[in-house]
Amino acid sequence: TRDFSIIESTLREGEQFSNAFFDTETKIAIAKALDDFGVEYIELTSPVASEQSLADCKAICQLGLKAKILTHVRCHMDDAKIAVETGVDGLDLVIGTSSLLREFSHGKDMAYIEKQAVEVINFVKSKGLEVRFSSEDSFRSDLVDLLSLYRVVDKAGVDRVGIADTVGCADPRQVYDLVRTLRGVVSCDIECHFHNDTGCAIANAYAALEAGATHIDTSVLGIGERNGITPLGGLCARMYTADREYVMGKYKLAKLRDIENLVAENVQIQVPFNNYITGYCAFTHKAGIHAKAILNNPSTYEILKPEDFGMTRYVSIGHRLTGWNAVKNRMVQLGLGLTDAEVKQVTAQIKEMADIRPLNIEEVDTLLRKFHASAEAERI
Ligand code: HCA
Ligand code: CU
Repeated sequence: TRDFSIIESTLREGEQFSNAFFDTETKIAIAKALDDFGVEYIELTSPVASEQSLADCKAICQLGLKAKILTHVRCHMDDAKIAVETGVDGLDLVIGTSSLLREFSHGKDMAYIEKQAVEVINFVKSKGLEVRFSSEDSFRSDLVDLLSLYRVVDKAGVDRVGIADTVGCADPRQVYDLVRTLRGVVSCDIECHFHNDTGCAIANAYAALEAGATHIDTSVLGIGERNGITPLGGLCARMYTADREYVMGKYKLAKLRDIENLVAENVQIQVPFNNYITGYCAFTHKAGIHAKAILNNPSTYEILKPEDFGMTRYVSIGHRLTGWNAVKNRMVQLGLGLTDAEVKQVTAQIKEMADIRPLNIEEVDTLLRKFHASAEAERI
């Protein structure tokens, strides 16, 4: 796969999540954790949003992090003038280009948008900062309008153009087509931002990278407006599967769980049970056939190696789908010696009991110990 960079937007898009309220201390803790993880960019809420947002933006710029700090502002001189004085490394400019947003949000036509974009881009560049220009709601914007606008801003010297699926309507094929087309029109980098309303945010990010995009927006656990955007962990899982060495070389994957816990706690949510990598059952194997193969060679049923993410595998055996190989493995773990015939016998017992209700690990262990003791007794 190609190189890519992460623009981590927990402290911007993530602040738009319904439960989010980050005080200064929390923002700093999140920024430091993301920086340590290795994201290339951290995007912050517009300093124009509130007095505290401005102060926090300045405070984070003072931390001396390795990641570049960006702030996200409307493509407007009033906002840009404030943003360039905060100490950020760059500005992410955004303006709505779909007819819906032009009509019902800011009320400007395309010619006006172009002129304003070039003015703001020139201003930001004159301050020596990085600048990205993005069109909100790109997938419901007129393609011809969009491409001519991007061509203009590319000529004006923008570092990146951004595509945003603001409403989460795009599918991977549409994304591939649009990014591919755009790749032929601009020479600058291409950033993509995908909302997850229809569950395509990770697949869309991947399709964008395949088509030539260079930067992907994420947030921790995917938090953001409505049901959020491409999650950091899910993107890592996807990209690790495509190129393990590259992703492991860039990011400290074993830190994901702590970062997710930090954010989850602050916005008062649980990490979902089926979360990528860190969900509580992400490395649990259950069916007897799976368990046997996993114990012989984990890559039979695991595409992600749990140890690469600081996680551990769990083979569950207290249920009626269990098999004797998995039970034998547990006996070995407990240091209890039994013949295969005996293990098969105790497995039959587990299955019979678990037909009434599943057993937890303590119950299974007790059963195995009792069985072992009576088998020993019989031998004497
Ligand atoms: C929003 C803005 C944005 C911006 C994305 C970008 C979107 O609607 O809150 O800057 O590329 O989804 O369009 O998050
Ligand atoms: Cu968004």
